[in-house]
Amino acid sequence: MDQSGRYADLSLDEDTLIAEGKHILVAYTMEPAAGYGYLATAAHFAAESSTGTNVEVSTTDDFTKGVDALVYEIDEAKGIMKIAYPNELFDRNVTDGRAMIVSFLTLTIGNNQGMGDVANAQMFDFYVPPAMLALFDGPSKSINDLWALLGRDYNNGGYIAGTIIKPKLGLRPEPFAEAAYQFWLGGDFIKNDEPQGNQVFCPMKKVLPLVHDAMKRAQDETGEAKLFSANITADDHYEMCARADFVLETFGEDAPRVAFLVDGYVGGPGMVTTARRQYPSQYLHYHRAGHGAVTSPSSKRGYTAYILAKMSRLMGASGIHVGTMGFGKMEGGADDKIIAYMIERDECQGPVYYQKWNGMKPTTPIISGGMNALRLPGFFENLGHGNVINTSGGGSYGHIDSPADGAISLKQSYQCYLEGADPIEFAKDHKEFARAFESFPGDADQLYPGWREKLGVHK
Ligand code: CAP
Ligand code: MG
Repeated sequence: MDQSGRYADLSLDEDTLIAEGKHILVAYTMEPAAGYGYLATAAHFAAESSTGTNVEVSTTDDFTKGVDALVYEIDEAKGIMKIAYPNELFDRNVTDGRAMIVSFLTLTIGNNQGMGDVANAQMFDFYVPPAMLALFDGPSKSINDLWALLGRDYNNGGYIAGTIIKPKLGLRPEPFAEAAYQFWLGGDFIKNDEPQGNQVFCPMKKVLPLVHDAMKRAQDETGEAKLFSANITADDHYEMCARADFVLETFGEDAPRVAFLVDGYVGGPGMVTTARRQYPSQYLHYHRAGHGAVTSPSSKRGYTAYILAKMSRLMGASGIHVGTMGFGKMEGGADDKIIAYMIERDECQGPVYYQKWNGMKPTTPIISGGMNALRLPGFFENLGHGNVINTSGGGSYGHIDSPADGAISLKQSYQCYLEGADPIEFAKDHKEFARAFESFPGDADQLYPGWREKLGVHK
């Protein structure tokens, strides 16, 4: 049944829709299944994403039609459609009348992901009007708060050198805490790896007191504040809160320097919002493990990594992993920097829409995945700044001298970028950075050909 007569209005003007502010606008790539027309499929997509189904129903009245989602633009040659969703469609909390991402997803990436007439569809941009933007929580803490905790300039505190306790799993409490101490002797920030929680061989209630002790000793030894991102991910709301409460109680006077890590993709908006609303004093660290199932460049369904990051800012993530933009081990390319710009700036041009955030706190780009001191200078150059949290697991614990030297090499890579220095020349005066070449010779060969001769390394 062709529903384009009701669920499409190609006369609608995007600039007018934005000026009126009564719709969330969404851009999708979409390919109809064989034998289906583009506009008819797009209209059915809009119907199933708002007030309709695959047939007319007798219960529809005029008010219903007034909140139809409407296809307002299609480009069949490019396989792109744009849909305007009336603000009224989106669910509001009974507790405080605010909006929720789970409703945004249920409508815009819900049943429409499995319809027989749609071969595939993927959201690649969306626009939130001011009236809806004001209804999302947004972040309560930001990188500015971390810079303050580290004793740096509140507005421009620079690169935060971090790591992930490696191996990913398998350490018992004592070696876990020792690994943390060794990194903190040189670095700023340590996170649990995404699956680390309350394993039977490393119970939270045994390991976290030891980690706190390591933090205190490292702070005393270095005279510097240290940060920890503790994983509180769980299926159950009360389990998550029990973990969070234990972390805060354990770290005591150092609790302000503990972020809460949430595996936000696998856990979903409910889990992220639990952490955001129950613990607004803590920096909320969104790890996106699993997101590749829908955001991989090979995917034609769901939504892109850019969308995930933009949604995370609305949910209230203080920081989210945004990939390594082609410089690390995960999928992605240099143009992914738009993901960082969209979540860190107060206004930004996305792939389709120009989004103003109207003062909503920024979400920190967190850079992780195969990174080390050799890969970072190129990364900073591409992004254009280093106001990020970087967590280099292998890049720290794989440094041939020590985790602390690994951490120092990361900081030196940022200094090398700030000075606009040639990394090889810079290495001649910075031992830990120079030893990163010998720690990661494959990367060195690829990134800095001839490094051995230039640095006098002969083995
Ligand atoms: C990195 C990492 C990160 C992923 C996250 C890992 O470790 O801890 O979780 O890279 O990817 O488990 O692989 P390494 P993303 O530093 O040792 O690679 O940031 O793209 O979500
Ligand atoms: Mg990890």
